Amino acid sequence: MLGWLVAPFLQNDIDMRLGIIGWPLVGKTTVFNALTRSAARTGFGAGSGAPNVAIVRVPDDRVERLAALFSPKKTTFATVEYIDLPGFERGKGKDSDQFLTNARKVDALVQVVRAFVDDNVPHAEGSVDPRRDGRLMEEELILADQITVEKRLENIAAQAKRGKKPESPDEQPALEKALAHLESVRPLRTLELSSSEEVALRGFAFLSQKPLLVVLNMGEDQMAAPPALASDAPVLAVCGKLEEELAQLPDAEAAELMASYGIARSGLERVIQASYDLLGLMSFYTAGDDEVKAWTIRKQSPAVEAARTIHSDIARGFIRAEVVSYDDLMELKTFPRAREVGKLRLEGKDYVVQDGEVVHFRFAV
Ligand SMILES: Nc1nc2c(ncn2[C@@H]2O[C@H](COP(=O)(O)OP(=O)(O)OP(=O)(O)O)[C@@H](O)[C@H]2O)c(=O)[nH]1
Ligand SMILES: [Mg+2]
Repeated sequence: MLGWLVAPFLQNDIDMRLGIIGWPLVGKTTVFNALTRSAARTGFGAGSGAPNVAIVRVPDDRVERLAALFSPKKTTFATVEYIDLPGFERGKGKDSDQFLTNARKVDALVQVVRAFVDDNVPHAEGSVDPRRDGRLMEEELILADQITVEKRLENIAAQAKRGKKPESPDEQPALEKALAHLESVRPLRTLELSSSEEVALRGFAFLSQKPLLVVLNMGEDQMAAPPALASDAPVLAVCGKLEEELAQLPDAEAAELMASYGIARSGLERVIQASYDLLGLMSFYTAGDDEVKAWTIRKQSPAVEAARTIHSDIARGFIRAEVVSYDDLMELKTFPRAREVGKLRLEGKDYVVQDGEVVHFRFAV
């Protein structure tokens, strides 16, 4: 896959890594193909090899319109990496195998849950039941984390016996708190942690702590009535097979076909948007004759943090941020005009950058 070749070089430019997980033959690769316009092999036996990886740009009207306004030499969209992990088998949570290693590396998990009914596609549990499947996966992730916690606690106890002082006094109590939560079969996502507990547990990259988005893979005939799931995670209903076909078509034809099925936006855009929301991310932009570029930051980030995503020097030598909203810039067309009418604001380090703002940083190093 192209993604494997590109990934090492783009490491720092990827804004978000999403791991696609789910039981065997639920349509993970079908959804992956739809999201990334790839043509990875689907169907029985296709999911046993290395994970499929692809990097896609985040569709963004604002980048396109800013580029039309500035005609820059270069236009850069935010990027997302999808990793289509092999089908998870029941009980794998007990082993720290390749699946878990890969799954721990991502920023968020996208669980594909099968809702489509098709007698030609076998089901691991013998019948289609989205609610059960969603819950079973949750339990599997919880179990995997529980094993990690127990192992580490045993380790700490053994070290204490040998008279070794703990490296961090926060770790053991944080692990015990996590264990109690996991033992009551609840994901770590839903456990409130103090900042010191959060730091103590961060390195474990717990699976049930990762933001989770559930993608219900629906049959074409089911779109009107998606089944309800029991998870606290947000759920998006997509028709994987249809979206996979759409992704292979030219945009105009895809739009026409989508309209005929009553689908407003493609699954790709909905999944990416939901993942951004889930991770608390947003975009701001830089725009000029050289480049129009979308940058991804956490919501509520101060201007100095936004500057740091561009370059640490800009954060270090931060003088001020010149900020204009996307709508004002589109209306007024240029930075000088925006300044003239008082729509270009001068903001300091602590200013909280808002979604869609176009920012120019003044700095000196
Ligand atoms: N009818 C129908 N078939 C689908 C749908 N989505 C996927 N399939 C079919 O289900 C089979 C499995 O799809 P894959 O995308 O390979 O599933 P997977 O989860 O990646 O499978 P593994 O990687 O082997 O675990 C393929 O034959 C798909 O064509 C759907 O929405 N409707
Ligand atoms: Mg697959």
